[in-house]
Amino acid sequence: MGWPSSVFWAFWYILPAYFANASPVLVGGGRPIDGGRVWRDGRRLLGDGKTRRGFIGGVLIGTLVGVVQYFITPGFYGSLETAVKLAFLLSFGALVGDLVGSFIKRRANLPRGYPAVGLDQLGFLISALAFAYPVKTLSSGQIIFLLVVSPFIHWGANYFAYKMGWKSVPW
Ligand code: CTP
Ligand code: MG
Ligand code: K
Repeated sequence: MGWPSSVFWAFWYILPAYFANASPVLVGGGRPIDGGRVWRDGRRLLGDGKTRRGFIGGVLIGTLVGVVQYFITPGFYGSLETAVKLAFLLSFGALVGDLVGSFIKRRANLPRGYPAVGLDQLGFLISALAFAYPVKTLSSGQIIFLLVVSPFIHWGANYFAYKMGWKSVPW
């Protein structure tokens, strides 16, 4: 595989995780997952930024992206079942990683929405890759490539969402 093709398939592979991570900004809201509960340090378990609607909506949208991807490049997945499994695990993994990130931020006494460089941009990605690993993997070069470029895509997407008025801070 030449590098342009490796880069393309790396993005194509991870696309459900990107969608799952980004969509809660639009579809989230309502009751927080932690139900307002606090940890033993007296601070919120996860915070108001992690809602059930955002989590479930993100998993559904990310999985749906995988279905569309299957019909565009069926050969990459082999079967619709593989594509759906992969997209579900990437999306679920991304959103679990996002929750773990918020749990860590709250323990570090960072308020909801406060930026945590590294954790905010890579936590969801590493978790998505780990969850999807049993179904389909990338080469180590492709994984390193995603780890390097994803923070920039994350910042770009958040800045766009801020400019669109979808979120109150540009990170
Ligand atoms: N969101 C949601 N449910 C989720 C994840 C995100 O409803 N499971 C929505 C919330 O409105 C959140 C926004 O998407 O404010 C942006 O997500 P994120 O940046 O991950 O949350 P933060 O508000 O920054 O909270 P935290 O500090 O806990 O990361
Ligand atoms: Mg944030
Ligand atoms: K986050």
